[in-house]
Amino acid sequence: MGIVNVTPDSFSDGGQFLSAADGVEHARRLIAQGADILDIGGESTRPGAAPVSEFDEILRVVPLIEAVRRASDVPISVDTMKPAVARAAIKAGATIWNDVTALRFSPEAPEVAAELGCDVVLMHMLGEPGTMQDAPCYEDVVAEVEAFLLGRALTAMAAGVAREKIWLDPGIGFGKTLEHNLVLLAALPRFVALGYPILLGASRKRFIAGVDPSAHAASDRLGGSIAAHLAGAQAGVAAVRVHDVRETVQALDVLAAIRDRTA
Ligand code: PT1
Repeated sequence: MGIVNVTPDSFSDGGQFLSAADGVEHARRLIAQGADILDIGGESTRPGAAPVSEFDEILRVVPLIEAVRRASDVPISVDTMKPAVARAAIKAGATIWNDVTALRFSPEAPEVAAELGCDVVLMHMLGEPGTMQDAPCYEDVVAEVEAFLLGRALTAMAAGVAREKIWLDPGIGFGKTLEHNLVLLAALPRFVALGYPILLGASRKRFIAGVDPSAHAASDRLGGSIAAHLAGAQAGVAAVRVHDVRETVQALDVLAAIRDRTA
């Protein structure tokens, strides 16, 4: 899954011109590099990011989804917590709702997901993007993330979302210390064993700098990102959400080639 951000800080001009054309060019590049899914988002949820209005978010993502839809038949997911944005995105051609709040943003979210009939990614986050990294605390991070995700899957199904439409995601970097992130990555086989497709997103995240303190800049974290996503692939995750599609696909292909020859 290749990441396409349409946020004002994601273009070199500083976001004065958030044209769908910039996004389409990026999307085409990721498809050419081997992305099987594009994840299009108009609101950053990384630690400390500012919220975006529903209106602005729709204005950012819908024209891009429509343009990518015209250019390619690659499956599109929309990275949003807002039901109205998901609704507009699905209408524009997306088929997956990637929700970092796991349908908790508003009371109607589970019903909207059921009504849309799309796939839904339910992600674990402790707290909210503005404050989630302040002092995250768990008794047993794996058990708590697992219980949360299973609970959200039950809520989604109770609202009418089909079991086959549900993906789960442990939410690397969302209200977790370095230790929490590493323990969750080590426990991926347990998440895979839950029987839902697992999405893993570790791309360029801060925990990598916890292991390699010289990796201050997100762009210095490619090696760590690939290591985390390969660990996910070994554990059997269904998809990895990445910026660096070409390098990740190459790493996954080499891993698969080795696996094919494993006695
Ligand atoms: C994710 C994810 C996402 N991550 C899903 N959607 C982001 N399903 C956005 C950091 O620590 O993992 N899964 N949508 C990006 N969020 C972050 C969080 C980016 C933490 C960076 C960090 O650096």
